[in-house]
Amino acid sequence: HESSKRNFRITNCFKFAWGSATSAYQTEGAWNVHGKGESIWDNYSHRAPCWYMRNQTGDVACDSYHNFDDDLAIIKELGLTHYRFSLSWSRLFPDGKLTSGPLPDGVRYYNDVINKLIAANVEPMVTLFHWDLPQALQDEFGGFNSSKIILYYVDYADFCFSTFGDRIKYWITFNAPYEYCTQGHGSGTLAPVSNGTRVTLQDMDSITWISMTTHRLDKRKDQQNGWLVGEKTQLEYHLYTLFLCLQNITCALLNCLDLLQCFVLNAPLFMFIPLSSEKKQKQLGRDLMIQVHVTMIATNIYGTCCHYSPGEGVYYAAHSIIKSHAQAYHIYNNTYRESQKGQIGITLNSNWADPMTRTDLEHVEASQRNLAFATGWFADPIFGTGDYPDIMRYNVQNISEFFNITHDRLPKFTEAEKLLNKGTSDFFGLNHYTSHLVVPCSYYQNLDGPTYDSDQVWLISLMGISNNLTSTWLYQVPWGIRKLLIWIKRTYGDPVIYITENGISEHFSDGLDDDIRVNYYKNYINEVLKAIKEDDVNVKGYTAWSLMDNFEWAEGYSERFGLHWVNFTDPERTRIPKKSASYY
Ligand code: PNW
Repeated sequence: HESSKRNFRITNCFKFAWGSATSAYQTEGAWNVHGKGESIWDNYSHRAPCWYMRNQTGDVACDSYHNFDDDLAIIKELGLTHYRFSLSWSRLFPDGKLTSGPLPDGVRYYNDVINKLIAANVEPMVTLFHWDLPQALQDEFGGFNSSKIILYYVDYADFCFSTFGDRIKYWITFNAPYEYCTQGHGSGTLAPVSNGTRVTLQDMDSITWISMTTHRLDKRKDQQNGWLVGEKTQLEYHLYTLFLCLQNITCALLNCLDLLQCFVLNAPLFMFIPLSSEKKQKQLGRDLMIQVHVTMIATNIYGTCCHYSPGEGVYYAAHSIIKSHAQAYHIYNNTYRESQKGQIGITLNSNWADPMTRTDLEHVEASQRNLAFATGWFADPIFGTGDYPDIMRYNVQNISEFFNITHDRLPKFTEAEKLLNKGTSDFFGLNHYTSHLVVPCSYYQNLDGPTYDSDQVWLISLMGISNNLTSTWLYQVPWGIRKLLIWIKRTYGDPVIYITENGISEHFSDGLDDDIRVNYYKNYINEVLKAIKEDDVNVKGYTAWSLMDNFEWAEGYSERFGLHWVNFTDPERTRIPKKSASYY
């Protein structure tokens, strides 16, 4: 036994992929150089820059477009075997269509990146779509809202296979479509939602307020947003304004079921109490957490967003993504695989979900619904039956009936399409960050119409080790990754798994002693090791998010996920290793 364990270690430590990841919009900068077209993120950040704290955009970001050699240096220094990055579609085709390109400088840039990685003995893992859709395709027909996108995506993918594929062994068609659909086409915390909305800084201030967790208010006093705390009257005023507007909140909170229910029924009231009185805050306990989908409130208040369609748009976008993925897979499979000998797959973001109460069957079912809606939504069509999970069909149908909606909000695949979907991924790319507890809750009955969240008839609650300095949604639950890996193995027939993202942020940190991150990696990677050794899960690689601090979407530069610290006020964007870099 001992010797087989040793053999296991010896053979696997050489084969295992140790990587790190970034994405184009978050790192490249050079948003408009050499003919690059506008992406939905360029558009979104320019149109409503106040969306982000302190007017931040990804215009320059880490400036990797001009500094890839610096990236390469830290990649080598880490000793990575794999590097995951994404291609910017509008850097190759400014308006997303083949007729607008390819832009020679875009092709040159990515050739340069790929060739330098290979020369350094680092395997490139290339994501075709990491959320930065060419704006022109959004404007013309609503991007992934429309099935017209499939044709253009497939053309783009085909071009990438034929141009770069001779050197690429790992293709990822889409990154985390769950986030793209639920936030970009649903809650509105990511592009492209809120097209047409212009939110003023003052509006955003009040919205930022409400996203603070109760105990974070104190912590932030000393930080850059000193104004956030202290001015209590202003806080109450803002809360009162929101109090009148809050209707459709989706929220996550609490370790206390009664309060949870109370929140659902009386959301504004409940928000108001703990946030407005420090004394009451303490009474309710310091673990009390409130997290609101900030932009959802914004869209409710300002309501001018033309793509805001939480109970439908999310499903349509997902449908186009799955079909685009499947077609790109078949093109690779039929035309390129034999000569290029690469693999192609998809990356899904998945949180682990446990029932709030293990002995309560309804809680158990709610947690299973959560896994089905979040992960099964994409994984069942691609790794399972070829179709959406039954429970999604059932719930969406039932709740549609409740609202007298007669059309299919969750689109249907034809039998032929199911066959085309099925088995279209050589590996399961997994982004995983956190886990949560789930309770059943039918709050859709209080809404004006169905939403993706209320369709699930559950609410989530945060759990695990939280830290005031990390992203509000990111709780450290190391054992969650092991449970999730086992669940994927059992549910989808033991696929090869690459963990394509895992990591943790720090708020406003300029520290290099990132012990939080060192601990996170240590604990999570150990759980992955247990999944491999004890549970025989077929994990072939691990990719840390992220190589360096970068533009964290709606959070701008306020949340840093990097193994390397980047100085965003320095024109050189110098990268400095944190403690976690040497640990990793
Ligand atoms: C991923 N969640 O998004 C993305 O792929 C990255 O681009 C991003 O920088 C990174 O994770 C960190 O946020 C996620 O709420 C966004 O569970 C939200 C969640 C997970 C992943």
